[in-house]
Amino acid sequence: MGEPYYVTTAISYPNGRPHIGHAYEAIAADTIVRFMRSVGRDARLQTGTDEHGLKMAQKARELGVTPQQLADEMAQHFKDMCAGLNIEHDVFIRTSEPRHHAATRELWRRMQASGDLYLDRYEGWYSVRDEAYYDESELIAGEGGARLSPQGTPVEWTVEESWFFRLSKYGERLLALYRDNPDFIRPESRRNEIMRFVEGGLRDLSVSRTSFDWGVRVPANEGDVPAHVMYVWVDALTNYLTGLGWPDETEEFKRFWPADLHLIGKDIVRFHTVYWPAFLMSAGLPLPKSVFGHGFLLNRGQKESKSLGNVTDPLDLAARFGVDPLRYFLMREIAFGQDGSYSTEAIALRCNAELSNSFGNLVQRTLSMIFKNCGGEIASFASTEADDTLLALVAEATRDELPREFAALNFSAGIEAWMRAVFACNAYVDEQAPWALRKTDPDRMRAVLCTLFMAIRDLTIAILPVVPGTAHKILDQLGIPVDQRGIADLARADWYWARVATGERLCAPVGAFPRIELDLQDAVA
Ligand code: ME8
Repeated sequence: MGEPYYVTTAISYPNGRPHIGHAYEAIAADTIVRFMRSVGRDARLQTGTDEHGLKMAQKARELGVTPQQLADEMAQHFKDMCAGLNIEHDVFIRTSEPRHHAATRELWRRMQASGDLYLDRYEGWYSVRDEAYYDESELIAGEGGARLSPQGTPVEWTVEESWFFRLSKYGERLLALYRDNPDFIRPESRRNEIMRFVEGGLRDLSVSRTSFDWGVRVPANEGDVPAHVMYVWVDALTNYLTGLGWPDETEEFKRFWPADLHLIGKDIVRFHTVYWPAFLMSAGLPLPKSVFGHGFLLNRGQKESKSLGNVTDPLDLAARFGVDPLRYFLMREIAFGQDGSYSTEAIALRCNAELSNSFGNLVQRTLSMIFKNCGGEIASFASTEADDTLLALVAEATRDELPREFAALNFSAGIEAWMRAVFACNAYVDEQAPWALRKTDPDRMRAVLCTLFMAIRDLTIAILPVVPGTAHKILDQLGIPVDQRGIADLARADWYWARVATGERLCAPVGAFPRIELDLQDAVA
């Protein structure tokens, strides 16, 4: 078994259906985990829903259902989204599960045992939409002088008896963590933001509420009346441990903790890089290795919102364009870490140019020539010399550049390197004109097709983490065994000889990436 690699997404608030931001994060995480498996790592992906807190309680009240009913209904939509987008997660965690309550209470007990929790009174600003406390100095002015959080959400003045966590105690240790591990917070812009925030001095954090009860109950101590429920972020962050079976010393926990990567959006970096490591330090647990705050996705440059009526269901997009084209577009178009915009035209343009016209076409014309001109028999390649120059170029892109960029989470740069190799292969086809060689020099034709066959196999395996469904279909057509479809397998030649030995023939190829046609409806969508 390869070296372990544990990646998590944020767990989503199921107070509504999943939106494109949720889909983007899940797709990026799935691409990472499939890539890691492809290079031989024992990779594990966890996602789920964050079901407690005031936001959920208020939404349920508004709809006249219980928070649990709301969570049950919406969590299913998140699971359906994952299935529909071909997300290969190992665990889907729901924070209302009893095992999660137990784990969170254990974390609490450990923080209490460290002397980091005390009772006091909270007076300050709270944003229900962000489920976050803000200092007066962080607020911004909205319309009519209304106070807003830095995210632009409404805040309310809150006065409550509350448990506090001694966050102020951890400032120096956190700064040392950031300094000693430059990759702990990525991208760099987020790291700078957080360092400035911590350098400004940390105040103790209110970590319980008494005004509602939809949450994990604080372990009861004598004299604790009324009962407190934990601040939703204490419980939410603990999900990363619960999914490994913690607090039991399970095999999963021993193998996969600390996490290699918490993949989250830029708005929740503070919770993951300040609060979470401080809670873990307090509880005496190892810290995650890195946190990456990706950018926000905009619909034609605008934030999606119900009031603008531009909310898109990611599954509708997948149905319209295909799951793999949607995944490809999101990973290719936007430099990971930055905000990005999408539109039907942009998706069609990108996917038609790169997936249909370049890669799909390369696969289609090569396989049809093998089918028509060689009777589909790849055994006939066995005696011919391949063209090393083109194969070296493809190898460089697929075994070196793309893996290096993906490992650094630079998906678009990795795909760009891959695309250059696809272009080179298409130029090679045009230059060699294998269709014309059929009569003049059949041996040369076979050598050219053999070269292209190998190049396509390498290109398909390299891009598999991004477009897994289609890549597997192409590899089926090439006859590459399922257990040899990783980037780590690219240097192996047994696939080829196994294929030759069976004497099987390739069937007539089926187009991999059909062109996307836009209609009038799309232009106004
Ligand atoms: O924040 N583009 O849940 P959430 C890209 N429950 N990403 C986006 C986005 C957009 N337009 N909008 C949201 C929460 N996201 C908490 C997390 S983790 C212990 C608890 C991202 O449903 C967002 O940044 O509001 C977050 O990473 C994820 O979607 C879930 O957001």
